Amino acid sequence: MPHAYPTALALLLVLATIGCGSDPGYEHTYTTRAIVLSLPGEKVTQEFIVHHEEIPDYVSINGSIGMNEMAMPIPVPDKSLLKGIAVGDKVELVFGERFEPQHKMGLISITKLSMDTELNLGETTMPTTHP
Ligand SMILES: [Cu+2]
Repeated sequence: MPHAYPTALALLLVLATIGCGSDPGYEHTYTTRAIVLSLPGEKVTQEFIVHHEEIPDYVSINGSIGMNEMAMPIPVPDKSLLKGIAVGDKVELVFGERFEPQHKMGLISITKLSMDTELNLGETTMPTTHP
């Protein structure tokens, strides 16, 4: 089998690519507008917290539809997504979620909105620490 080694190597590369692929297999993706309440910690916490608007098309694990406006942590798989984003910024963001084989949620993209954008965040008025 003179070609066994290159074949095995190619297979390994394919497996590595699948294993480390950036596609987390989200079942659902949602777009919402929000204000940024906190950014990921330097070391441990790989998530940030936003106060997002109502998400009418949200599907929960038990099948109920809709999510109220709320403050919610969203895991950040790649912190470079948050480059240029500060606490107090108004943003439009896309996050994904899946429930099988295990629960996973994560930020997919985020863009800054103009600071005079009116967000529907209910009664809660979050202090803006934006400089
Ligand atoms: Cu939420």
